[in-house]
Amino acid sequence: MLILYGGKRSPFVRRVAIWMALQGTPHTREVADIFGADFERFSARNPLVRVPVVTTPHGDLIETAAIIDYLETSADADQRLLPAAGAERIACLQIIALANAIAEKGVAYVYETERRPPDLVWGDWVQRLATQLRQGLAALEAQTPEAGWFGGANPNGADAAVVATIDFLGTVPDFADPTARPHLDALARRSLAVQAFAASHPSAI
Ligand SMILES: N[C@@H](CCC(=O)N[C@@H](CS)C(=O)NCC(=O)O)C(=O)O
Repeated sequence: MLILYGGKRSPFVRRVAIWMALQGTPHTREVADIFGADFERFSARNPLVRVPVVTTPHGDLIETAAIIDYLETSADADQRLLPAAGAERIACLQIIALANAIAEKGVAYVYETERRPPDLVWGDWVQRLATQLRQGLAALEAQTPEAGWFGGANPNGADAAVVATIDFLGTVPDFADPTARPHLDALARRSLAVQAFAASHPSAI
């Protein structure tokens, strides 16, 4: 059985968790304290000491995109969450890319505002991150369906990536207010009715 390593707040770990659940891929979940006690031990799984890591029969896999590629290419065709080819695949991967880029900037914002000692915070950089986040969220909001899913009648990989990113930002006080992104907020709320999303919500595990 696959093992997914990573904590409940990470948008990258959550995307993998949602992906596995939507596909019906059996796995167990292990939390790793990569900022504390597990730092040295975890470097055997990922020399960069980052999550997610997924332990598979092919070894420990690192980096969300490579893990998702493994999940997609291991799954039966009817379990895959990415369109097979063409314009639909390009569009889906671009939504995932935008959601991923927002998640990266959101994580950087958290490191700057929550982990860095206050007297070492560089205000201009924090402002740059905030601007990038607002612009990225506005672009994603403009492409988000008012009803249903990015995947149409059923959620696909874009829904997994977007919901993971939006729910993560819900844990970041400066970006937790959903009123500026009504379609994204509605998508995230709709997702809670689906067990594959609800089971890994940051407040649920
Ligand atoms: N590009 C990586 C990013 C993973 C990442 O930044 N994970 C964070 C948790 S949200 C982490 O492990 N941070 C620890 C560190 O960077 O030292 C991926 O997509 O897997």
